Amino acid sequence: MNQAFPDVNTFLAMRQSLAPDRHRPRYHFLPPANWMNDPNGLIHWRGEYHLFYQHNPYAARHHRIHWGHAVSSDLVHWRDLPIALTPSPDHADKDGCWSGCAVVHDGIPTLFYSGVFPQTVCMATSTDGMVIWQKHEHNPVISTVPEGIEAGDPWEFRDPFLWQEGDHWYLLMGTRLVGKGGAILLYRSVDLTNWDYLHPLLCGDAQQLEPYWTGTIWECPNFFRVGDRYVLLVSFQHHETGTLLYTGWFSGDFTGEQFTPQAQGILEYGAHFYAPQILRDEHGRILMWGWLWEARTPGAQEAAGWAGVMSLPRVLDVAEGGELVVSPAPELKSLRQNHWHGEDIEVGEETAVYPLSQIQGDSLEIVVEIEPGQTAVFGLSVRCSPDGAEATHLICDLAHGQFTIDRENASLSRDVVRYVSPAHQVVRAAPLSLTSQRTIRLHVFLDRSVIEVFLDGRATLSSRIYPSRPDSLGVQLFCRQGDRVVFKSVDVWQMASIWAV
Ligand code: DQQ
Repeated sequence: MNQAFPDVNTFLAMRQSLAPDRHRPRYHFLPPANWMNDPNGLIHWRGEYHLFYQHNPYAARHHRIHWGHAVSSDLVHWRDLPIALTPSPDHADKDGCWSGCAVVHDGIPTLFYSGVFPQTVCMATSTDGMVIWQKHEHNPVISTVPEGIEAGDPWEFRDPFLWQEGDHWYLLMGTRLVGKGGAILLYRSVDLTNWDYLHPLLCGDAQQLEPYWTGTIWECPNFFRVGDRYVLLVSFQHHETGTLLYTGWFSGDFTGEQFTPQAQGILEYGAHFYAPQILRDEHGRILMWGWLWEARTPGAQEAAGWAGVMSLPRVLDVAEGGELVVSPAPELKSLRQNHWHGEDIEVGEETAVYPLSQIQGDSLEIVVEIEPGQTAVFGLSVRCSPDGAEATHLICDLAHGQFTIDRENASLSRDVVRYVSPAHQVVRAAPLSLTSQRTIRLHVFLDRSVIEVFLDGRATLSSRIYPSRPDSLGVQLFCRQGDRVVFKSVDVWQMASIWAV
């Protein structure tokens, strides 16, 4: 079938035609149309943030993946650039240009990505300021798994991540060790084209369920230094079912090319966030984006004409004990409009539900500080319809020490996938015990079908909801068990759109 190749001149028209869709986010990045998954090639270069992404420009399903490309100077508003990588017939990437990263070597911007099939490492460079990319004439630069690594048949070997240290470049690959678990492999080079395999940086154990299961393939590694600690991010997949699980972090020491983790945890508890990638910006901050996948049937995604949203940019830091600290990028504050503030709102006893009647909206930022007292279950509901038929509840449950997003009644639509895999059930609830102080702080970003929650800076949860009713716009505070709870402060802003359509 001959299809017109999308170019920058058609991107605006594509965005315009999808803009009336009530589920389409307004201040999260997503492509002009069709499919997106992992963020790729994140880099801050010459004052601009470049965001590449796994993209099928022809349909809202994962197929023959290209690299889409957008650029931003303020981290908030994005401009579409031409598609950066397209699979080429007779090339190592003929079946798709899967995930990878961007670096600048001797002044030359260079993309590393996964050619499929078989899975290999390919390279592309740009000499025009990161718009047009030339594939390396000797692709693939790594054509097979290292000797002695049994990565399956066909092998699972993808998602190159690079960083520079002294005179050396290092490269990480995600893989699978048959019968053992996922693993991240470490390579070294001086020139980016000749790579020596060193050893596994870290291996998982698929038999081990504590503190959480790490699946049977490890994907999308990221490795970075904060102070004197190194942090590894890994996304875990269950190979046998193809289930994408969640992303874990490990922090510790990297000496003599050996990584020794000293702390570990789950990066995101929401069950809709995967394959994040980081960049270190020109101010020295570590910023991260992840892919927020859909929770609608494949048919509903294709009918909508778009699928996949990028998370908001998040700032990563490491606390004294080695734990990862995550917060929303402060630049997002520039989108705030129409502020509403309330304080010392008591909920409970006679009023178990307290509607914030002044507030209606599906594009909101909400910050609440709660003093729980003896109360066991309390929280915030968003996207509530006036008759209560639809609502999404953000629940703090002190008795169980958990925070969850309950989207059971978020939508009356049959197109919504409510099923959550058993593996996800385990991590869907963020531990409230992570918070040491008595006041609980929930920082919520609601953007139509997207919810992102930052819990006291220590845990994040993202979810997808698709309320069917146009009047599901209400916000309520609630207290379900115990006597009463005091919402010390409630701040709500309407959020502006980042698109000019
Ligand atoms: N998505 C990419 C792979 C990666 C996976 C393919 C993670 O490179 O391992 O689109 O979502």
